[in-house]
Amino acid sequence: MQAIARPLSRVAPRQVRAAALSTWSTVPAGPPDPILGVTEAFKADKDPRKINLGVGAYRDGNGKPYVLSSVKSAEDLIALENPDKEYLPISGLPEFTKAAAKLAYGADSQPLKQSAIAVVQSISGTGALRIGGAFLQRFFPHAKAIYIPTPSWGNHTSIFRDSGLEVKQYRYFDKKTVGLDFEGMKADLQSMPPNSIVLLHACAHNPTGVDPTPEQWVELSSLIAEKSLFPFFDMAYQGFASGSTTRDAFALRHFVKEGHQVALAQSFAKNMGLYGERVGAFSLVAADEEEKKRLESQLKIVIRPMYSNPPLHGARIASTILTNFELYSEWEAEVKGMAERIISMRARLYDNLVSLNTPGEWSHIKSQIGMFSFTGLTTPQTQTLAEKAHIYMTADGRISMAGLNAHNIDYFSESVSKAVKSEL
Ligand code: PGU
Repeated sequence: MQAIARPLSRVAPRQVRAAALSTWSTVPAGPPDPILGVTEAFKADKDPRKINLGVGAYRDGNGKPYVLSSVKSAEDLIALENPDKEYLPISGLPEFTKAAAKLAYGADSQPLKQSAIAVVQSISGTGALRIGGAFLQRFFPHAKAIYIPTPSWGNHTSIFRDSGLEVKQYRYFDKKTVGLDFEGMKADLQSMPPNSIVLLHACAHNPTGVDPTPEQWVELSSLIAEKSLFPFFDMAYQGFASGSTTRDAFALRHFVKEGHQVALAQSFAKNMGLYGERVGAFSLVAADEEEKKRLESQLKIVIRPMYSNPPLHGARIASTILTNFELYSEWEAEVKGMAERIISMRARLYDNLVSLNTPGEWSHIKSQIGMFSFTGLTTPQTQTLAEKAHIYMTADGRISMAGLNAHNIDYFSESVSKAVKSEL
């Protein structure tokens, strides 16, 4: 044998660092995520009665994750075509981005007809918001502040702060009426410096489930124009609020009709149940086709160093559904079915809480819209519910209505009622 490995002793000894001297010894442990951390706590709980109402992910009537049958059919069609796994363009699958813009803005949208909407595929809604934040930070010529509602989805602040924007807040939810603080919201919009960016939840506001009425949206559109503010819509729940993708797009479409050059973040996580596939889109309304091309070229420059190009499979599923007449109809019915199951759970929860003589007024459970109910439960009550009843929700008392079903709603109602009466 000629080639003998060098004995280990000849290798220069590596310096072993003591733990205290680690390069990372000063990195503090971060807190668990307020929403996704709830799932971790739920998974660690071994009690068979446990319920996870933390994350906004749809569950069927048996509490199981739900793969839409339109999605399964689309996957079958894709498999038949046996497509390749090449990289997508930086801006994503063209059939998908085109169909996503049509779904949001509507087939008869003027800027869409004029080829004046710049649109890129994104890593779901979060990625769309992040691309938007980075683009606005770089190119929005005036303010560097974005205003988000109080409260808002917990990740908004981090996304926009990490995009280099200053994050401020406007009044939105009125704890006293458990409804929209419309006067407070308008007063805050009035006093924003011109050219501030205003983040608006297009429908099914997270976490409150409280949306402006169509009339209020009309007023907001005029005020935002008057004050020269820039509207950025986050549409993560199109179809989930009312069961109709058209009705849920009212605010966005009205603003565009009124001439606002909106930014839009879209997610297909909820309305197609494509959570882990990470399918979304970011778009900007441009003045014309030439401007659209300039915007798209810069969006590509934002995306390229972030993640190069987006994932393929989910975009193929969404575009197959959106461009196939039969699958589209099937999907629309499924979205409606999901929204209706949630609405039926609202009615049942309300009836249960009332018949259990639960102190307080609970009608907001029925009037709130979309995936969540902002119950009004206090943080200590949510902690007691987790510790004593194995029921998990976010600390602000938000529950994902989709986690409730015929099998667990009575146990949930009784536990909530006891928690409110301090009997748990
Ligand atoms: N915008 C809003 C208003 C949302 O509620 C969510 C998801 C997103 C954007 C982003 O969703 P994507 O999955 O990136 O498309 N919010 C859910 C999901 C869990 C989470 O926090 O990411 C929630 O439970 O609030």
